[in-house]
Amino acid sequence: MAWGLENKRIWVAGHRGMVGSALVRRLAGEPCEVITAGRETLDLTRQAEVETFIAETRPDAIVLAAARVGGILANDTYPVDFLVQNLQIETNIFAAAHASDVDRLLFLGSSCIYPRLAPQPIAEDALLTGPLEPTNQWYAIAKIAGIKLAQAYRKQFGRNYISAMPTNLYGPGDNFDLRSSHVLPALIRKAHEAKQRGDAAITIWGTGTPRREFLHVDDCADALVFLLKSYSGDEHVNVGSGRDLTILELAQKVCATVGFAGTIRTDPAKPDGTPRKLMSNGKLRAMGWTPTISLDEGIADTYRWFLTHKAEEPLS
Ligand code: GFB
Repeated sequence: MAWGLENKRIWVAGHRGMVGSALVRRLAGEPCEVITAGRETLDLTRQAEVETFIAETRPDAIVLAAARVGGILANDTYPVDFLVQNLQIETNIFAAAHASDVDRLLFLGSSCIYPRLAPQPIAEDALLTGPLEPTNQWYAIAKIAGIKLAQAYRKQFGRNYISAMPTNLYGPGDNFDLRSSHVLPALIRKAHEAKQRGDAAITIWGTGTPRREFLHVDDCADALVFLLKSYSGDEHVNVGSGRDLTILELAQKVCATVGFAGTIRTDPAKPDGTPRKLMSNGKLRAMGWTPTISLDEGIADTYRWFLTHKAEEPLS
């Protein structure tokens, strides 16, 4: 299927987030118009506001990159927020898109939709084959509901709605708050501040043994535009790098990039989460898309962004 972007108006919902802002950067190179709405003018958890916004702006397509997101501790601490806000955002946008006759929508999920102990690398058809990881089951259920919403609108109304499941993302625009961030930005901040203070060690959460896959957000945005242009199907599509490493190995890479030569300690009192979460990227590769940014390049790029934008913020 080819869905050209020429003269199309695309609403990027969540354009101030890390993924949304990468999408806006990527779409700037396409012959389309990008529509955005800030939080001060549009609250995505309010159904009436979303209905009015879509009815008035009438986009040709919506990329649903808006979500309440966070790292393992934030997910585990705020289950209601992660479940309710994400369900509200999704149901409001899907329903209003259909009501205003918007026929193209790309929904973004997450690799945590898969069972905690899914066979690795995790193929798309592993969805709903086993129990979820408890630390982020609330977010996972909301994201699974998003996949099902896209499928339901396809089935009942013939809508051209699709879903993509990105792996753990990182890059410019990431959240570096140590209480709510994902691991990669947290490690950059910890290593940077330890180096500045002259500390002998940094402490990482958990045992350091879980394995995670990482994808630079600019690669992710490129894959999403690729899917928007070329994919129509019931099944969601994994978006990953196809490689994983242990959290301890990741910490070593980050320390090397930052120039922190001290010790890396573990804190097994903090949760590890799922032991391994490597997705199969075979489906997307078979369609013709591959990532281009290596993890080493991506960490260096993200550290440069951190130094320019975040390094002067107070410690958290
Ligand atoms: O990135 P992260 O918070 O989320 O943690 P998940 C990944 C791993 O890094 C876990 C360890 O094993 C953490 O214990 N880790 C080590 C740290 N040090 C740190 C640290 O300083 N901060 C953080 N945050 N982690 C999330 C889900 O799972 O992945 C979300 O909770 C979403 O719902 C996201 O799916 C992509 O990979 O475990």
